[in-house]
Amino acid sequence: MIHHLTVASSVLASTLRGWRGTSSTTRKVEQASNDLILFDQEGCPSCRMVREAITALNLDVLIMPCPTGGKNLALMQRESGYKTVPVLYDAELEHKTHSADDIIEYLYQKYRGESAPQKAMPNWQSNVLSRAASLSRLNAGMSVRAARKAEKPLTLYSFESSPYSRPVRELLCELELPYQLINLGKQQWSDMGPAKARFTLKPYQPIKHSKREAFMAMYGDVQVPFIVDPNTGIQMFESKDIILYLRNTYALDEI
Ligand SMILES: N[C@@H](CCC(=O)N[C@@H](CS)C(=O)NCC(=O)O)C(=O)O
Repeated sequence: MIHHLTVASSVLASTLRGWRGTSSTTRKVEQASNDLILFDQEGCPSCRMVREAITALNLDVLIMPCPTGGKNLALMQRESGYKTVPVLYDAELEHKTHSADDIIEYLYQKYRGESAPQKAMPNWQSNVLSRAASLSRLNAGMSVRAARKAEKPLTLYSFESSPYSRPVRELLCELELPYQLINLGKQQWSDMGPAKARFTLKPYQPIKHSKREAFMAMYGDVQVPFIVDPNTGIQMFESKDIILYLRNTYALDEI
């Protein structure tokens, strides 16, 4: 029951954002592996707009969660000189960028060779609606919780607007667990809808040579969230199970 309410409020959050962060480009993206590190807070309105652009551009990033009161935020502030998230570090070019506007423009210039479209750029309306989206989730994914450290980053397959993936990302942020975020945004009509009830009658086939196709070849279907934890060897579908797993494995404030 509680999980249903969580997902319902996550649907509301995505609706307030007009379902931005659902589709990924089908254009070929040349991305060096492990080039992008995003210092991020899941519930932060500006970070959300950066993650929406990351889904649209079909990029993957290492997320360094920076919840308020946590060690990562203090480290980021010390190392970068910036006080607030989002901060993007491009390890390939050893370049750091701060603030949603500059990061989004940087990503479009680097991976598209063009300026970011107006609709991807923050403005007062998108700031208000992104703030409302955070409120609809009662500001989850903003404050640190006591947690065990993970030796290696986890991997999460997701896309920004996915109502089932958001609560997982919020928990990863609160527990300050770094993770490689692999975006599996929608690229065609038959990607739409939940995995078990797609908007197509034909057998599901992802776009050829896409990350979705690679995922399907490995795991038999495409459904997010999907988590891989190299620290324990688990691989898991189902948001409810993933949340339970993360709490049991890493949270120190669970009864
Ligand atoms: N019961 C699953 C539902 C997951 C689900 O349906 N996720 C959607 C995205 S929110 C999905 O994977 N849709 C199919 C797709 O994107 O190809 C859970 O709680 O994790």
